[in-house]
Amino acid sequence: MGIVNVTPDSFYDGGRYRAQSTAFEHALQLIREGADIIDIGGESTRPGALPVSIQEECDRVLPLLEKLIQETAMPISVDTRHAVVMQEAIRLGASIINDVAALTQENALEVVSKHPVKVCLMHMQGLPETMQQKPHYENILEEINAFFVERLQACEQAGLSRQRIWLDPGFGFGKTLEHNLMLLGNLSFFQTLGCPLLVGLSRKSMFGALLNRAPEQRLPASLSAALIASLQGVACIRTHDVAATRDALSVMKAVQPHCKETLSVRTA
Ligand code: 7PJ
Repeated sequence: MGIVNVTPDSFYDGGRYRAQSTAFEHALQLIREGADIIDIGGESTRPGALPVSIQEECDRVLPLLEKLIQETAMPISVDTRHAVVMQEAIRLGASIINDVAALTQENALEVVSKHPVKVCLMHMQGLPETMQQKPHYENILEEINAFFVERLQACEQAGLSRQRIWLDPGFGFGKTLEHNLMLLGNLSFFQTLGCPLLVGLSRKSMFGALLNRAPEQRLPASLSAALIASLQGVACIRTHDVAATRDALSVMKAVQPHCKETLSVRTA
């Protein structure tokens, strides 16, 4: 899943693809690099980011979405927490809603359940404004698992079947470095829920904290993490760097059939 942020303030590509034409060209580039899905975001959810108005978010996301639907055959995902944006995105042809708030915001569940789209439910502790102030868990794996179970129940009650749901533990969303490492090392823990897993690790600040590197220098770390996730059976990698991630995963996949044990995919 290739990321296209149409925001002035995302931590890595903020401002770069703000003009619609530049964002469109970038999406085409990611498609050429081998993306299976393009994920468009119009609201930065980086720690401390301030919310934008719904209108502003629509103005950023929808024209690009419309153009991509018209001119490519790529499945398009929209990264949003807001029901109005979801509704409009679905109307224009988005096939995936990627919600960092896991359909907890007003009307979000109702909108998504009514249409035959897929949805990614991500775990976040707190809200973007404050989530990195003091993340705390007694048992992070159990707590995130319980959150997934609760959200899956809410979805199923609203008529949104499990077959349409992907789950994401939400790296960096209300998590310390240690929490993120614990998650990365134990992703197969979440495989028992029967939904495909998606992870977003691309150039995240956990690698800054671990290696003291700026976002521009975090590609090798991100690729290592993508491989670690993939080896645990994660179905979808959300990334800024599609070509490099494809290469890394292709090496893994080429080796796997020849491999007696260490590189076999482990699921819980
Ligand atoms: C994620 C996301 C993630 C999902 C962002 C960033 C911050 N959606 N949207 N998972 N992160 N599903 O790209 O670093 O980890 S925005």
